[in-house]
Amino acid sequence: MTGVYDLSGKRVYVAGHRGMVGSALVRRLASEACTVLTPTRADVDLRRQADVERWMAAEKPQAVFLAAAKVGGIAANDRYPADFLYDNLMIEANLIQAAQTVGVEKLLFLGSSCIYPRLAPQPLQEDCLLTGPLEPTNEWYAIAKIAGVKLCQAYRRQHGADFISAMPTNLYGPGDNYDLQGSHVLPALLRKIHEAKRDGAGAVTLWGTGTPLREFLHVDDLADACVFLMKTYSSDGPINVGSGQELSIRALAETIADVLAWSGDLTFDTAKPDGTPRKLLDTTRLHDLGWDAKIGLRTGIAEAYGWFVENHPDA
Ligand code: GFB
Repeated sequence: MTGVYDLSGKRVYVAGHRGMVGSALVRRLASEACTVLTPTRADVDLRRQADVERWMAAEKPQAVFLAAAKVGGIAANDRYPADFLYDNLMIEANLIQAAQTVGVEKLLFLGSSCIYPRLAPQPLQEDCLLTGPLEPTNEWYAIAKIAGVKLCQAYRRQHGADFISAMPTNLYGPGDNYDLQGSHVLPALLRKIHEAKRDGAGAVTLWGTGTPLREFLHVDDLADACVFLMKTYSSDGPINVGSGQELSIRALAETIADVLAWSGDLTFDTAKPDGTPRKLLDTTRLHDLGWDAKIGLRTGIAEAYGWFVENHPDA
């Protein structure tokens, strides 16, 4: 089922506006005729129910993009399972309940492609949710995100709330985390190859075997898809947001090396985990609604690199 939701004149809350996804949403919403609400953590700590209830009752947003989350790469997921589970559960539960209470007209919850079973058939269709065991390196995060999807479905069913969920594939772009212990692979490799070039190093070490396959989507494409879905999608099931740009981790490193004009060797630390072997989203549903990604991987990498250099003068 689809409907049309008009953002014009609406008070639109972007939860998580300082993160990579939230800041892309704020950039994208600048071209909509709406008022964007972006409270800071000092105004409202999303992990605290009383804070969220108070702020939502006072500000009464009409639409909410729920992009606030504790996120990180494979090592951060492994190191902070309690934070990934607790913070994300609290943020989702507090915001979704408060949104229903204050009469939010539409809410879009952002999940993750890691909610799908580790060995589900590829490309991953929305219907494979909860059909098999999760990838152990990120099951804490995945369980929290599955709970968010289920909250949206439950509030639709019980309260008739127009709450929807979008499942993005691996994201990158301006505002990404470049801390090598906590980051995802694309910013990590940008940084490592940048530093190797700067230092004249002949080799860069990747984690794992380099064989896992990943799909990458530029965060500005994601933000555009989210605004599109907010306007046009109104259904119970989650909807995938991907680019179809899939490659191995080794091929990703080679592409980044090429974009940065660095020609050293790649070595592999196989004591580090590979994570899930493949994670490609089936985006037929979104495509059939009329949306496709626009930013090519090489263009996106070059743009992300420009942001990194500008914002990390130390590197
Ligand atoms: O992006 P990433 O950290 O997370 O790692 P996931 C993807 C792949 O890149 C893994 C390899 O096979 C890593 O071993 N890799 C190689 C590296 N070198 C590096 C490096 O220097 N840093 C990092 N980080 N990886 C995440 C989940 O899974 O995907 C999250 O943990 C979330 O919960 C996110 O779902 C989208 O793609 O494996």
